[in-house]
Amino acid sequence: MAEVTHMNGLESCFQRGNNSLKVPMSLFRNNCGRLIARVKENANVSTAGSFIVLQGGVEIPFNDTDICWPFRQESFFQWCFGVEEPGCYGALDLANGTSILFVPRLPAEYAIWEGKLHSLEDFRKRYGVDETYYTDEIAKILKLKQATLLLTLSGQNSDSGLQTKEAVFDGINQFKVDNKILYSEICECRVIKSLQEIEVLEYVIKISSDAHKSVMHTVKPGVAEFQAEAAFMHYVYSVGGCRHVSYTCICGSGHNASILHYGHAGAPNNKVINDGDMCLFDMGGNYCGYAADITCTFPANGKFTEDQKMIYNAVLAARDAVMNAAKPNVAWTDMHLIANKTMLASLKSGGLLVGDVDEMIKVGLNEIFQPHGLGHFMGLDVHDVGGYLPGHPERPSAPGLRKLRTGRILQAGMVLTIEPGCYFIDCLLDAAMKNPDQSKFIVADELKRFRGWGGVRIEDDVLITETGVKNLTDVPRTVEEIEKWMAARKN
Ligand SMILES: [Mn+2]
Repeated sequence: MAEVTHMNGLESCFQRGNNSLKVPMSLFRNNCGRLIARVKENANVSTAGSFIVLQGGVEIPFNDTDICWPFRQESFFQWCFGVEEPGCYGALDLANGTSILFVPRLPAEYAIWEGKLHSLEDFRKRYGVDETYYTDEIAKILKLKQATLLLTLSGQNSDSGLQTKEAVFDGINQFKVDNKILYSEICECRVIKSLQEIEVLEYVIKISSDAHKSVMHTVKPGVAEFQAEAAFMHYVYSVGGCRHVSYTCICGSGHNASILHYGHAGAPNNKVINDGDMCLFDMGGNYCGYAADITCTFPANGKFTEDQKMIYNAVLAARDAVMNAAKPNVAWTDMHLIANKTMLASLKSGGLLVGDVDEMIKVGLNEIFQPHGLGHFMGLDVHDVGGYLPGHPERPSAPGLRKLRTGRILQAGMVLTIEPGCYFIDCLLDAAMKNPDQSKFIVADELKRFRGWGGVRIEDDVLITETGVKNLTDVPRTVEEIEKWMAARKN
């Protein structure tokens, strides 16, 4: 459907190479349309003279140098405008839906270092907006349009605790500004994905799935974890056009698989993978801003031991239970508990635990083995916004549930991860063994064998449909599928 207009080498859709997905700019226009309709419906403001004003991301210098961090657009701005450049602003006229993009007025020298200066008309065509001006004209243009009320974005991200950067520009004090209305309305819009957004998510999740499968074929004992990271990043970029990954790659092997966010600067995927290790690889590409977030866990040598099979199948059973139960009007908190109960029951069958599973949950044993939530919203941000908005369930306080990034009731059009896990984390196990309420459920002699063993996470990206769940992830998942895929390695 995407009509591609070439304007001085600029296109009206986002694409990388000839084989990656074309993302038409109408995706962003439609997002703006949804936002305007929602604000008009819910906010008690006169539409005449009211404008939504967003500030795009800015370039961040690397310390005191003249090098910048690789630029990634701010997500709310990306959602509305799909603009690749830093330093822009955007405005939406509530009265008539007009979209206005403000771009920086660049010095002539830009042409020497960064290339041809594009005209306002180039930008207008490229991003499919109605009007374009320079950022030093924002106040003037809004005055000409008789703007009286500006709705700006101010809110706290429920995952990071950080604040959005509210739009400011020279002359903003000439207008009445409301920063209360917009945040929850735009977050709510981002929670429900449009068909066009789903198409992009399907694409980036498919490329990331293929990249995981490719990585599984490069791994064997003797390969370093960072080589798996490198193989993934190469695949998603060279095949899929994903310049960025959505978060730092987590490539834990052996004991490192129990470190939930392994791969950070202090533990940079630098261990050599050993025979007998399980690999837990959590990686996702990013395309046109949209994220994937997939975890595959598999034995480095391609063949599960009995212990590896037992733990893996406990997590897989939890994942399958959620896949079968998740659908509209179901509470995400209930899905978390289904996953925990299924996994604890499997560990009990495997001889690691004894006693009643409901009693184990009451004393918080679920959080010992899975100290994170079942999953989270996904979209432009890997932990997408909207988890805890006014009018929806607040963060629960019970063990396990309190880790959830959302407690919401599921609705069609949501995209979430389903990522149950089972880990052997020394500090948590030490605490549990000292707590008689918890230790009575643990078979200490059996547990010893799993100290330092690592962990398993199985993470799929799913769309909630009218009737259930559509799994957008496509990787080997059962023990048999994984062993078969690993056996097809060429090396
Ligand atoms: Mn995740």
